[in-house]
Amino acid sequence: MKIGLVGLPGSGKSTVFRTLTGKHDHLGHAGDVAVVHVPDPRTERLAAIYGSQRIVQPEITFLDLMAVRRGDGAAGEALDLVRLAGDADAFVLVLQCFGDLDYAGNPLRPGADFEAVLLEMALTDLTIVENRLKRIAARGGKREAHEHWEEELLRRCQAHLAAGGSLRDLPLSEDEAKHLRGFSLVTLKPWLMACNVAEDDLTGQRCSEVHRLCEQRGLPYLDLCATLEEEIGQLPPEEQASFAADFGLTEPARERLLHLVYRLMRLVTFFTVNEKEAHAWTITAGATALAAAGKVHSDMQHGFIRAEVIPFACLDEMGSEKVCKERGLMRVEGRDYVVQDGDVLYIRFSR
Ligand SMILES: Nc1nc2c(ncn2[C@@H]2O[C@H](COP(=O)(O)OP(=O)(O)OP(=O)(O)O)[C@@H](O)[C@H]2O)c(=O)[nH]1
Ligand SMILES: [Mg+2]
Repeated sequence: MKIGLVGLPGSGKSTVFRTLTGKHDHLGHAGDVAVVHVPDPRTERLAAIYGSQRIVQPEITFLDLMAVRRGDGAAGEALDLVRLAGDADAFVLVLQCFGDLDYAGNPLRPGADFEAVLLEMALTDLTIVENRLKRIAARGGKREAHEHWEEELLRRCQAHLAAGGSLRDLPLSEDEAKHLRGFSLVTLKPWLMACNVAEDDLTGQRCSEVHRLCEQRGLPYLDLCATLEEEIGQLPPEEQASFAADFGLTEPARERLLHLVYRLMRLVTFFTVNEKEAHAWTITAGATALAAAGKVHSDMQHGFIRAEVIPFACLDEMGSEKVCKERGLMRVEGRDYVVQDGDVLYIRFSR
């Protein structure tokens, strides 16, 4: 699971990155990467049941990305973003909601900034879609049937993006969604809005307009004060909770943010386990058994036959795979099965 942090210049991306990753010496260079482990107690329980020698906890890779600028147009910078973050699974959009002035020295207007960044993202995708349309058009009469199908699909995307929409909101068939995923379109991926609020406005009164816009667009959001959270993260662990409580914060920033990332981005953890290794993996909700297989190994995806599934809760209760099988708690599922949080998967595949 790879999550990119984007936002306007100076919105606090690098500060959020440091909070999430605990890399307090991080200066914030575009494209910086850090892997964060999010221990899941279920992995240890599975290792105990199967006698696994090794435990691999879920990982999230965070990318501190470059800034997107307002109104730079679709061509240059935003496409660099796609090059940098093309393989990101999801994005956190950091929005400056602290201070009086924005990066360019203008009065701060978080609502307008929010719209500007979303428009910039839509324009980025529009460029990708239009480049592809040009390539298809260049084939003229030599076009094949699937290219007509693709052209029709891309035209629909083009109209939607040109109106400032996100492809996430465009109704798509499964085949269409699958085809579009090959293009690394940023508005097709899940987004989380992080309103970076001031120390004296932790509940984000000053960015209520952004909250409203997020609700309108169906985007999940959270308020955080990046500098304060970073400060808390640098305290000795035993002091963090009481310091945070003084500000009415119940959970350390890193955990709070990670929990929200999981919940709001609808991340799902599944497991693979044998005597060698108990391994937790993270995917986005709705991912199929075939996609899950691809996370584990591309061979498993290419040669996929079926998935044998036991929910974690069953293994936990029965204490062994054998008993689960005897009681009929193991299911056999095909490639289109939607993986559920806590599924323990055994992928059968041919080489
Ligand atoms: N008051 C206040 N200042 C903040 C907050 N978050 C970040 N800042 C300040 O804003 C400035 C920019 O923060 P960065 O984290 O470097 O922002 P960035 O988005 O990485 O900036 P670029 O990479 O230059 O685009 C720094 O001086 C931070 O200390 C916040 O929550 N409150
Ligand atoms: Mg930075």
